[in-house]
Amino acid sequence: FTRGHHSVGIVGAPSWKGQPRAGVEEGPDLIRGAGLVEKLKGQGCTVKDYGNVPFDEVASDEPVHGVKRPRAVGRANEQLSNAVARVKRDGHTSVMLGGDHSLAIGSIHGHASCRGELSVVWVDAHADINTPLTSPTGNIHGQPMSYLIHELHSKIPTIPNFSWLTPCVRAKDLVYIGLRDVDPGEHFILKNLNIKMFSMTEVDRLGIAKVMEQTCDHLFSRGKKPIHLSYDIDALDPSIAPATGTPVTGGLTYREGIYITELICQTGLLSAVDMVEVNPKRGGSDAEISSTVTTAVDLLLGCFGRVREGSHPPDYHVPKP
Ligand code: Z70
Ligand code: MN
Ligand code: MN
Repeated sequence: FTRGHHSVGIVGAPSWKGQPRAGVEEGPDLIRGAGLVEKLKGQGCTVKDYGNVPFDEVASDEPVHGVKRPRAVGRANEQLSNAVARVKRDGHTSVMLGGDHSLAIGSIHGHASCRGELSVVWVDAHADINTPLTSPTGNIHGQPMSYLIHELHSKIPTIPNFSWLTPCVRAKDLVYIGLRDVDPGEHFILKNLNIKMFSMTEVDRLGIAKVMEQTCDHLFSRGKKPIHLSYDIDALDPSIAPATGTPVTGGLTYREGIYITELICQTGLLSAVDMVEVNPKRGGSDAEISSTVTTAVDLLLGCFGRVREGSHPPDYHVPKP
């Protein structure tokens, strides 16, 4: 009501193959099951649920250049790119529910294919910018940004089922928030390409309000582009979001996490969101799973106009006795 009307298109991406732990493919239905659609409608949004992308099976998928399950992940992201492009063509803000974070490849590519140059805000404990050749694990969820950045194109070897993909994000249009587990190759790339990052040290030093102010200053300094918010639930502290593949201690508080979404919403430029890495099989109890899923839903509500001060419809009046 108070923050204007949002038209939201939801795409489920139930795939785990960018990392080794089963369960993250249950994320989309779990987040829906926590009432995402109803709650978005309840705050005045129009919502269309496009369902889950029916990912193709890939028969044999041996590692290439150390990259694990490249054919399945490549094909899944091609399908997801097409699904997100359809949501954008239909005029909605896209919400991609993962699945693991390798799915940001298709989500961002599909978004860019319709809207052109984007700003990307990557909220994560990890930078996910290893190239296949710097990756210590071979897991593609630690690599998506390297495939998407123009400036890294010459460093990416040929990987099967990724030939459809062309880079679509400039290094200067990317901002990281929440980093606290960055590999050496990733740190070299971040420094070398002068990528804007607010690690947890900067969140501590500046506070989240200044971090968001400086994030907006950085992204808007060369004109306003549609924003793609890629939110890894492991950005939050494991005390609030424990049900995820690689929890890292010392993360964002619930309030810092929500504040990020409120500020991104206020820019009026939010055009697509990813909510990834919710894994119920990594929760130690029902309470841990539900805390993680509820937080994911609350972050998405913050993206679409929920404000903590409360709100009321424009025609509201106090009943007379
Ligand atoms: C490591 C890698 C990662 C999420 C782990 C970890 C990456 N940098 N991302 N969990 N969500 O494998 O490249
Ligand atoms: Mn991630
Ligand atoms: Mn992460």
